[in-house]
Amino acid sequence: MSTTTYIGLGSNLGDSRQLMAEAVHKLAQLGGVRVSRLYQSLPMGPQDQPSYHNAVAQLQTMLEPLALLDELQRFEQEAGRVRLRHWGERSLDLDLLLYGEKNIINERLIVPHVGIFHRDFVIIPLLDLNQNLEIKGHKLHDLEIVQHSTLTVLADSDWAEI
Ligand code: A4P
Ligand code: MG
Repeated sequence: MSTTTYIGLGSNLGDSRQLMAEAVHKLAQLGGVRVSRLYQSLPMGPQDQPSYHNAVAQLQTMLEPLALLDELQRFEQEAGRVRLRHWGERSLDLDLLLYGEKNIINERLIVPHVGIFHRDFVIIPLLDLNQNLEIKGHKLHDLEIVQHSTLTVLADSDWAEI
């Protein structure tokens, strides 16, 4: 049985759109994929870094959570990800936002991803994919952050050409 998962994509170094599209193509080898629109967002964390490209992919996969995380981290490495500073610039960040309805807490993985409710660059693209999505009993659509979003749409959901 496959599970519906959601993966956050972020980038603010290099050719962000290209790196994110490549990551979506790699995800498509792990199962069925749909993507949100592509957004530009102001940096959360250190302000002396470029603005981000953000999007979310919905992946239908048979992989177990840690096996999926292994794949995401491999894709980050392949995109030349170097760890510079906490919340700092990166060529590609892939976060496992949701794995079905599962709650996971172990040393490598916390799902739902920490901070999900406070990040418009995660909530808004999640809503592109599923208007009725609920996390821990909260309807994303009703969150205040949706009203106060400062995201800019860069491209419609055909940006990754899958
Ligand atoms: N880890 C635990 N849970 C998860 C999960 N659900 N998905 C562990 C992915 N990884 C998870 O992550 C550090 C460790 O978290 C991993 O080894 C994994 O085992 P990381 O991506 O290597 O480190 P990081 O990204 O520097 O830290 P952190 O706290 O994960 O940062 P975030 O939350 O990824 O935020 N501003 C805008 N506008 N847009 C962005 O996308 N992103 C960040 C990074 C900062 N500011 C941003 C954005
Ligand atoms: Mg991360």
